[in-house]
Parts: sequence; structure tokens; C-alpha cells
Amino acid sequence: MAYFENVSKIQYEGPTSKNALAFKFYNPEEIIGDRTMEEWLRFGVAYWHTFTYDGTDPFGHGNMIRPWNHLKGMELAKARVEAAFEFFEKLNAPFFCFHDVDIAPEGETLRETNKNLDEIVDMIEDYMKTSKTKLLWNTANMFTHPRFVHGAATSCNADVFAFSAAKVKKGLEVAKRLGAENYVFWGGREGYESLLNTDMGLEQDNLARFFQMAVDYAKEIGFSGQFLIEPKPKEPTKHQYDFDVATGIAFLKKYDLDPYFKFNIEANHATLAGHTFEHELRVARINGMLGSVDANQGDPLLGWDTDEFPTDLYATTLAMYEIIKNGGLGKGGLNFDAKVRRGSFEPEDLFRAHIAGMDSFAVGLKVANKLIEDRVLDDFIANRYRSYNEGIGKDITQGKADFKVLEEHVLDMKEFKNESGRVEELRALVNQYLLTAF
Ligand code: XLS
Ligand code: CA
Ligand code: CA
Repeated sequence: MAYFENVSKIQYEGPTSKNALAFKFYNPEEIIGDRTMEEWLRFGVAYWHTFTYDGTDPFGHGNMIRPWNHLKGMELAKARVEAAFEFFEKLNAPFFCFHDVDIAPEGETLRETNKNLDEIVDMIEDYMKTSKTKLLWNTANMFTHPRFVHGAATSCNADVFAFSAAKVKKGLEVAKRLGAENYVFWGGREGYESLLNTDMGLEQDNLARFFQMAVDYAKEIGFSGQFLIEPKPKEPTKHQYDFDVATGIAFLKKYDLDPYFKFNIEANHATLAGHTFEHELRVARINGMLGSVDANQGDPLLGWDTDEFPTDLYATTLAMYEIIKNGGLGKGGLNFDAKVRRGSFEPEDLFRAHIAGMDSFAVGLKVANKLIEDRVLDDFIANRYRSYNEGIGKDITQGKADFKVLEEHVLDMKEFKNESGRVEELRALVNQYLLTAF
């Protein structure tokens, strides 16, 4: 049975195409620099937003028209798998991602839940034998069920800690079975509401213990995917421990966990933390910890996690700039952790939205690559910092200067010759590249 019968395989038709269900800029085979667009971009479809989300918001019932709406329980879960692989095939998606609860319903006990999960994972495994679509990452949902009210690995309740551990144990087994490239930890409820009732030290020690157990178990079962922490400053918890990349790095280093983790950076989480998307990518990159990306965008007029499909070309360009400079994402990819707006309720909107996101990142890739090839920013930056290439600057970077030497250097200096940072000129240059790349 076809779930998306009004849609055939999405083709690349070029920038002048008027076909809404075609790629205008994403041409998987096109070579950019040293690899194809498909190899650079490694797009992933998020199961939860695409196949599970029904449009429910805090003020309204679900309203999405989906061909599987009449089904329930395991029948629903199976239909979603069928629909998912039809969708992947038609979109030509190389990857997908899921939470355990996205793919199979929970039972009364973990044993029952795992049984449901096994049945669906069998089915997914079968599909994956003939599909080109691979698993970018899976993760455990440890935030929806009421048992996680006080957190999962940071809960004040040790039984909940144990339950969470068992869920991740199962998740790692599933990851291994399905050949996941990564495994994600997003701590939606790992944080606190008020310090008045919180032992922050114990909670953070426990979170580190939890991560260490995950590292150990992955090793024990031979799961070699990359572990990723996905930072977010808040929502649902008021203060989340993995606030942003810098906070995450400090945490991992404190507990000697940094060799085992990289970051999954979400655009909308970056902006919620008061950063730009490219800032978070840069912090991860210069620390060798840029793992993967949740490609979406927030809304500057709304203060929460709106998870919109990315269409801001300026943002995709600056993001791809970091990714190219990183040499690509390795095992990571660009997962569309993005949902169609409530008003976009037709099944075809799922395609329209993914096409918009994929085309936007294809533009970003092309423009960023040109900026890098032409050394537009590199040369400017190299020149801006040239005072460190000789004299006192060189002594500083080579560790030859101390406070006394530096005092000597400036004690009688009367003038400091600074130059313009010319940021407006550079922004205009990026605009020029954006408008002339195609
Ligand atoms: C929620 C997060 C979540 C993670 C995976 O804000 O983005 O969806 O990506 O648990
Ligand atoms: Ca995310
Ligand atoms: Ca989000």
C-alpha cells in the first residue's frame, strides 16, 4: 500500500523549476569541493516530527491528516514503519533518527515495552536490508512519561535512575543491531526547577556515572557508534545541565568523559541559549567535538523551541561554513529535527518541508564552499591577526613572553594602531556570494 500516493520520487530539477515537489538546489551527485552534496549533507528524517507528531499544541488537538490516523497500538506502529520507508525512498533520504517511543508503543512494564520495540525493530531491520536509508542515531525518550517528572539520570528517585539506565541499555542494543552511526543523549529533564529542593552536586555526579555506564556498556556489546550530547538551555526543564556546548565540554572534562563524546548541535537550542547556531558549531569544532547537527530554526519573535524547517540561507551558509571547515560531519549528519507548522497539515507538506530544508542547506553548502575556496574570510582574518606572526606577538604565541617582558614592551608606548574590523563590508560580501553562487 502507498501512504503518499500523490507523491512520486522527488527529483532534482534545478533552480528554475516550478514544481513544488522537486529539488531546486539539492542535487545529490553534484560535486562540491572534494565530495558530493549527498556526502557533505547526510540528511536525516526525524521519525518523531514526521511520523509520530499529530499537530497537538498546548491549545489544540492533533490536526494532521495522516494516512495512518485510523490505526492504534502496534498496528499504528507498523503502518508508520511502512510509511517511513516509502517516505525515505521518495525523498531519497540517506538517514533517519528516532526515539524508542516514537517507533513502538510503551507497555505496562519495561519488559512489555521492550517486546513491542523488538517487534518493530525486526521490521525496520528487514526494511533496511533493501533500503539505502541508514540510521543516523537513535535515543531514549526519558522525558514524556510521568515517571521522569524529576529527571532521568538526575532524578532524586534511584528507581527512575535504574529505569533510565535499562532504557539506554536497550537503546544501545538496538543501535548496534541497526548499525546506528551515533547514539544521542538529550537531557530534556536533566536539570532543575528550584535550588531549594535540589542537590545539584549529586545530580551532576549521577549524570556522569550514567554516561560512564553507557560508555562501558557500548564497549561491552561492541557498539562503535559515536556518543553525542545534545545541549539545550531550557524547556521542558527551567535550567538544563547541558546548557550549551561550552557547558557540556566543561562537564565532560570534569568527569574525564570528553574522549567518548561529541555534540549534536541543534540550531534552535543554540538560539535559546543566547547564541547563534554558528557559534555553537564553532565552539564544538575548535574543540574537536562537532559530531552532528539537528537542522532546524527557531522564530526570533517567539521565545521557545519552535523546531521549524530551516529556510534561512544566511544561517545555513554560516553553518555549512563551520561544517566544511570541520572537514564534514564524519559519522554525523543534518537531521531535520523540525516539524511542519500546524497550518501545514496535509501529508504532502512533509515532503514540501523537507525539500525546503534540503534545498536551503544545499545553497548554504555551495555558498560556504565558495567563500572558503576564495579565502574571503580566511585572508581577512589572517591579516587581522598578523601582529602575532612576528615580534612581540610571536613571542606571546610561542610562550616566550611573560608579564615583565610585556610591560617592558608597552611601558613607553604612546599610540596603539588598531584597524577597522570592517564587519559591514564582510556581511555585504557574504550577501554578494549568496546572490551570485547560482
Ligand atoms: C528536544 C530535542 C529532542 C532531541 C532528541 O528539544 O531536540 O528532540 O533531539 O531527544
Ligand atoms: Ca534535537
Ligand atoms: Ca528542538
